[in-house]
Amino acid sequence: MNAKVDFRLYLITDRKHTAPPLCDAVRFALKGGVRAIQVREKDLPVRELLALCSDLRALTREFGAKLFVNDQVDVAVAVEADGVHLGHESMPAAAVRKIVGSSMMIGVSTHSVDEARRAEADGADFVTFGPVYETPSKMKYGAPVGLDALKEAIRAVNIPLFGLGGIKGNNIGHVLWAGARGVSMISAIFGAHDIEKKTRNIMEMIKIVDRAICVECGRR
Ligand code: TZP
Repeated sequence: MNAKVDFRLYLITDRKHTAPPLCDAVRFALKGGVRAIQVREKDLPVRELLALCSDLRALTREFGAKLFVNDQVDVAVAVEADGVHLGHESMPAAAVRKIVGSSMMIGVSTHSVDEARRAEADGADFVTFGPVYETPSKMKYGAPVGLDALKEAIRAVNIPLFGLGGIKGNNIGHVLWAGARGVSMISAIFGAHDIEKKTRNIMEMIKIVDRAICVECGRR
């Protein structure tokens, strides 16, 4: 087990999805208990991204939370992020590992069992997998892969896997019962009217599902 991946909820930013300014929205989520944030603001010019990540670095430190920067390894290094998160258009994880060494975590977005296996072989610390369910912007992320593919990917890799895409309160249980280390979300939290309350609610739900899984495993 990778001890560095000590979070269960991996919250991804999308400043176009939040009613309050992004830093305020992230503060609400941190207050609600999330302990890992990925900054995914792909269309921001690099200086603006650097400034945003630097603010979010200070904020996440205040709460003892981890910060990941999507794609931009240089920005991640510059703000002393805990990790970098790579997509299919990013540098491959093996190349990024040569830059960041073992000091930084590497997360990789995957959409198929083969991609998850490749990310692990390339030295990723964890993967996100999805979209598991329909997402609000299906055009951007592709068709849902479904729970069976999620289960297959979980069996195929030995690194933590986070279900992503269309995850909400009503399906967290299915994703965790399938064996995912945790869940990753954008809209369920950032689209909520009360971000802090929603985050607290989701964290509580993860605990409840964990307890149920524990009880069930004890019976077997
Ligand atoms: N990759 C696959 S689905 C997705 C990403 C970045 C977005 C998930 O967003 P939401 O709002 O949690 O469904």
